[in-house]
Amino acid sequence: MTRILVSNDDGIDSPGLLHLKQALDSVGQVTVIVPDHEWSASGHAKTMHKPLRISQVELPDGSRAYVSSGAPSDCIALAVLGFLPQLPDLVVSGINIGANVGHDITYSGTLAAAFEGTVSGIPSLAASLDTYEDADFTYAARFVACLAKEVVARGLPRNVLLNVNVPNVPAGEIEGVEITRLGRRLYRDKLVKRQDPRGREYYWIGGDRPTGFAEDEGTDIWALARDRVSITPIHLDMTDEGFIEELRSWSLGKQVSSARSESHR
Ligand SMILES: [Mn+2]
Repeated sequence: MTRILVSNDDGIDSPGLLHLKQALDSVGQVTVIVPDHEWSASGHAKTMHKPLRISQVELPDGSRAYVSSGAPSDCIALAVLGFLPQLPDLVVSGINIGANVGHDITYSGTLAAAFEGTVSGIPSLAASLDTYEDADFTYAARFVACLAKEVVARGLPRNVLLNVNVPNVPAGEIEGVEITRLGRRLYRDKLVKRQDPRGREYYWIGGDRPTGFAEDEGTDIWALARDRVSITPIHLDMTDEGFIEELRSWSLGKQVSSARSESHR
């Protein structure tokens, strides 16, 4: 029996969680461990300075789930480090409300849960729906379940996870599936400065939702703009190979040794 661990960053009450769990029931034995509240844009966290609590709850369909006080990545770590009697064969995170494309992947708690699975050597998927309103998870859940089956059968390369983004349109209007690279996000954050009731200033990062360069062919943003499912393979090794030689030419070692000889003078 395939063991599937499901988490998310939208928390236990997210409708995307229930849709995903129910679709994955046809693929294997699903265990749900999710944060007790929303952790969107929390990145890849590791809670080390306070205790983590886990409690058992019921999903709206009556099935058992666990909520933890930790981040999405903590949920996976808890499971892998021994909360579960056996390691999962697959980690699936989502289905997030809102796309995770381009630079979003470093902010995303949805991705962080999948990263944590990958770091632990378990094939992992992150799944997101490209909308913040009128979310219809029907097709997305079905698609992710099919992809999960493929991943269980074929495996993934070490240190690689799949980032899946699904357009929020009915199944009949999906224009295909693209294997993509990360696109470029355009963030429209604005710093809002206000005063609290005691007269002290505080800041709030606000602004409009990000957009992206939809004309960059072959990217995740390009695919979603054409109502196509986007699957991007993500490697944990973020080294920029192309810059290594240039950086070596800075001869930073020489500068360190001259600074050292000066301090010995
Ligand atoms: Mn989220």
